[in-house]
Amino acid sequence: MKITHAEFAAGARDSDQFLQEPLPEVAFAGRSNVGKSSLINSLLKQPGLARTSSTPGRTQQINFFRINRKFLFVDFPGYGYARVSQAVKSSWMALIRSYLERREQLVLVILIVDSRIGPTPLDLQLLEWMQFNRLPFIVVSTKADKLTKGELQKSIRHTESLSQGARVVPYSAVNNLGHEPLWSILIPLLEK
Ligand SMILES: Nc1nc2c(ncn2[C@@H]2O[C@H](COP(=O)(O)OP(=O)(O)OP(=O)(O)O)[C@@H](O)[C@H]2O)c(=O)[nH]1
Ligand SMILES: [Mg+2]
Repeated sequence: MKITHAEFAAGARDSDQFLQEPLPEVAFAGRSNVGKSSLINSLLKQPGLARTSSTPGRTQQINFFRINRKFLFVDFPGYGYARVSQAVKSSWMALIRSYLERREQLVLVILIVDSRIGPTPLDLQLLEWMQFNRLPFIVVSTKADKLTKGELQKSIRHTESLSQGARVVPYSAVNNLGHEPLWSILIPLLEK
């Protein structure tokens, strides 16, 4: 897809700050530091759009990005970061859940896992919860550039076996592996 326009549209720390625009949305969820914001930038080829960091806990609110004035990418704060207080952790989870529970314009949740690790217990909880609530989701296994071909194949099979039947797409924001396959999943959903 040709990206002609990409902009930060809103940040929400509370559900009443969620953007209210009748555009289809794709949400990016996953563990802290797994590469959610990097995946957004890589898909859009806009390196500085979503802020990224080598220290976990960079994204601390739900950020909405408006693309081509036609759809939105939604960047979640990461979960599972040990050095965030329990109170903050549960407020982020509550925020994410309140978004996922009633978001009619949501066309897909992309759950991002680290190919070197695979789904963690918190990822599995979210996967099960999404399956139970019949949300549309896929898994992106990122940082694939850190593995050999053989290791990556093994890791994808492992992730598939744990992903509630969801499609698993290997990805790297460093060498753009997975860019085309992922867009070919997104385009029909966004152009509906
Ligand atoms: N090698 C490699 N590094 C990556 C890749 N994607 C992200 N990273 C690195 O992983 C770190 C975290 O990336 P972010 O995109 O900030 O991660 P995040 O999931 O948005 O993190 P939070 O907002 O803190 O939850 C950064 O140092 C990125 O450069 C990838 O595909 N390959
Ligand atoms: Mg982030």
